[in-house]
Amino acid sequence: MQRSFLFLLLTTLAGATLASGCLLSTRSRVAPNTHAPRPPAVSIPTGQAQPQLGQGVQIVEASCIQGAAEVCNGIDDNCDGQIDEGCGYSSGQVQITLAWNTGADLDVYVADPSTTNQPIYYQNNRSPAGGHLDQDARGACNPQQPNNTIENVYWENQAPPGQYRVEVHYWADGACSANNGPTTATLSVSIGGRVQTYNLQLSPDQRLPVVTFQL
Ligand SMILES: [Ca+2]
Ligand SMILES: [Ca+2]
Ligand SMILES: [Ca+2]
Repeated sequence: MQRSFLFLLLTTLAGATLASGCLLSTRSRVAPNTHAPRPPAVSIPTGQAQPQLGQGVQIVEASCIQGAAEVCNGIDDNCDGQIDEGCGYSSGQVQITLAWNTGADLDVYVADPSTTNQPIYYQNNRSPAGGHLDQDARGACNPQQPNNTIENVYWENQAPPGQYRVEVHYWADGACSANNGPTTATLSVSIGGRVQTYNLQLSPDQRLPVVTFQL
């Protein structure tokens, strides 16, 4: 009797386990969760991709007036597609101009599709594709320089297609720059005569990705 009872008990437990296993197995084959978030619809741009802006970078709306006097300020004041023409640095098919409002020493860094190890910046002022930093500035570290708070990069000929990445660094290794505190700047980008200007703010030692765009 005891053996029969034990057999019956084991059989019952096995059945329960099997049943439980079946239930678990059934639960493991749950239907797809229809409430799970779906991946967003992908829109494929048909034209030029939208520029990607760095954190805190803002677009400046309506930064020019036709017929206005062109001032050396990093902005296309007169809407002719050239930034600061007549100021001693050059415009081109692509022009990128940085201007700031304190004695800090800001540095623009531009990677174009032809740059490999080094972007265009003050120690590497040309890219293989013809990008040229023709205005380097040091703020209060070089007060005698004309337009000492403006840096400019341009491509005289056809700029290559591909990705362009612009960053700005606040060099703060010397009191002449670092003592100027947080600094507001504008960065203007002219592509084929169409200009977009951005506002940004940097603290000493900060390096800020400003804008990435495609040609
Ligand atoms: Ca202009
Ligand atoms: Ca200007
Ligand atoms: Ca500089």
